[in-house]
Amino acid sequence: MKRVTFLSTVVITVLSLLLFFGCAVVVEPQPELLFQGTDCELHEEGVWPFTSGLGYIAYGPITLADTLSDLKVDFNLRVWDGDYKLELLFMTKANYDDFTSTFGTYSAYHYSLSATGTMTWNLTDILPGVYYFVIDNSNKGWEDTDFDFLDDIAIFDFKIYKMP
Ligand SMILES: [Ca+2]
Ligand SMILES: [Ca+2]
Repeated sequence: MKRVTFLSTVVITVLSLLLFFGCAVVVEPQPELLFQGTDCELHEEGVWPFTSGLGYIAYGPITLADTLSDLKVDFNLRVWDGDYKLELLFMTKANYDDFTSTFGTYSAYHYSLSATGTMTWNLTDILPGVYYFVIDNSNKGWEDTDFDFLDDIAIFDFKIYKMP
């Protein structure tokens, strides 16, 4: 009789432990890192001697397949001397194609930065599709440069996450 009680106790203890650890080890879904950049340097558009390029950097394509997606952009603008605004843009491929063309019109989620520091940009309920993330130091977008013949350089780090 004692032996049966002992075995029952062992079985119950083992089952309890399995249940406890089985429930305790719940893996929380983590944000998915889509793109990141460190020590990125972006020159102002078209400042003499015209070595500065287009004035924007694009990251993509970013394909979102869910019905609705949430993204998070952690951005650290470390150096910024411009007295105008650097822009973050997020747009569909069709809008990006128009953005990069000479006379295209486009729409985009956009965020303007006027000072150094860290910020978080949350993009919520994004429809499925193919997208591009753009950092803009040009006369495109919603903010113009300052046309003062000085190259206002942006130096920054960033990470783009797809949220669970
Ligand atoms: Ca701009
Ligand atoms: Ca300038």
